[in-house]
Amino acid sequence: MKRLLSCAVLMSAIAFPLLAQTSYFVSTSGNDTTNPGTFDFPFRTIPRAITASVAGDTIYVRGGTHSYNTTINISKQGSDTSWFSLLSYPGERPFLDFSSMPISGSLRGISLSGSYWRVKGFDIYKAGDNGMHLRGHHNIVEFCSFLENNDTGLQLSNGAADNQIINCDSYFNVDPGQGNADGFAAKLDVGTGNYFYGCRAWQNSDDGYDGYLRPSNDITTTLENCWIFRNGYLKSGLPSTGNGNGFKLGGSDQQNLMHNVILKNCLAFDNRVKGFDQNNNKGSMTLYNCTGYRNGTNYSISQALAAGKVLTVVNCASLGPYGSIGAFAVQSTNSWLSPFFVDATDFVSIDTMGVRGPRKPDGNLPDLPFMHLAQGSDLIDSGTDVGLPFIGSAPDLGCFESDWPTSVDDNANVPDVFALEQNYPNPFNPSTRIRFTIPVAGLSSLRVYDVLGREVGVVLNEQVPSGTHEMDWEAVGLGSGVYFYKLDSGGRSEVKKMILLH
Ligand SMILES: [Ca+2]
Ligand SMILES: [Ca+2]
Ligand SMILES: [Ca+2]
Ligand SMILES: [Ca+2]
Repeated sequence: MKRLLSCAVLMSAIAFPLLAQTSYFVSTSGNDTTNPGTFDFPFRTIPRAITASVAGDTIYVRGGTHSYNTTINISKQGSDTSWFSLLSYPGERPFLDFSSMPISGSLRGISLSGSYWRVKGFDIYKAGDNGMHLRGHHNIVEFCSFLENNDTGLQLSNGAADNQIINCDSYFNVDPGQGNADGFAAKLDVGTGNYFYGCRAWQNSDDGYDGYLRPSNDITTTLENCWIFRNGYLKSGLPSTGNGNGFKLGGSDQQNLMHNVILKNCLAFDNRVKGFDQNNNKGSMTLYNCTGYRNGTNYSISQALAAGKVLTVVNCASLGPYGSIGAFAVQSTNSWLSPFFVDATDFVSIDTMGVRGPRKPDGNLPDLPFMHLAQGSDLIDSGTDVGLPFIGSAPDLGCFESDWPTSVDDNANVPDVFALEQNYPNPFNPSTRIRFTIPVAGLSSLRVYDVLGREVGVVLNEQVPSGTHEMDWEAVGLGSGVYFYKLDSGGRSEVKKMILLH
């Protein structure tokens, strides 16, 4: 059964504003001099298309290997109501090959100093320094890979603020001295309000993620659903001479600088030295539902903070010794605290098979059994409600919430047709449609949250019959960016991500 619950909002979708102005196309068979940049007569290079574009335009880059020996500079400034888009052509994956660039600290692959750019769907390979250096604000970098660059894969610094890094991978990056190349970094003179979601970093010579500051101070960065592993090892598998930490939360030599960092549902494993590393950070650190496994040390956060700053560790899990967390920390329901007991039987699988594997077509991380809780684990439904979505009677411990049926909602005889589908269109502005299916009639809610977990909209909160339903929702008064919509019905819930793009 299907029904439209919200006809008035649907009407407004008909007046959907057509914001896209011009689309330009870039192809390895194009020509910058003689072609106008259309689909049939594309440009040859991305810089040529950037020169042609104005705010509101979209640049589509066709698949294949695009070779560059100089930096692609993106400096044009959009606005919240008029974005630039630099996108892979749908169904294709451009490979940006910078391998002919000399190794040099000034030779980045892409230098993004502009703002209100959405960059999606590129592989960025072997730049002379960072794969991408981001110093603008309010950009969205999505579904990109940064591999084998000669410094950090994606570095945010020089005041970069309010950027969203979504579903990106960064791996096999190594600098000549091996002590600088991280997977992702929001470091040095970075600005505040940057957000990472669904990112993976592995086998970078220094750290997976690095928040070391010099001279920025008292800024905030958020990481959610990120997997960071095997950093401190090279592509060959041999150990590097770099630091080899997973999440390096801050640090500033002797200068006591504060990097406030929020980690939600993050996973660190097999990093050579530390999984979650304070590195002398004096700022507030909040770790909700994180998991550490088989790092040199899983958690190492024990040094005193600056006055007024707080270390909060809740619903976190460790398989093996957890490491050290300062007595000053606010802790509750972590797996190393009473009454929990953790061993391999708490998990469906501790086999890392597939962790580097392909993402889903929409860029989300693959579904794997690795580090998911096994049915019957004492870590299920034993956590503290910290405002994150959960399934069952309470949050689980660790980074993956399980959906095993519990005694509370023993519905083993009910067909499993609980489903929340991807909204369409996505990205959207201002209206989008959300479809879901519930197996049992009951009070159901569909709510929208921003990246900080604040509720920003209620699409539905009422008795709903079983079956499939469609809802239209209009984002009123919200800025561009990533939002989450969460379905709750019959003791189950599911969350999906959507992007509002003005
Ligand atoms: Ca280092
Ligand atoms: Ca580092
Ligand atoms: Ca157990
Ligand atoms: Ca639960």
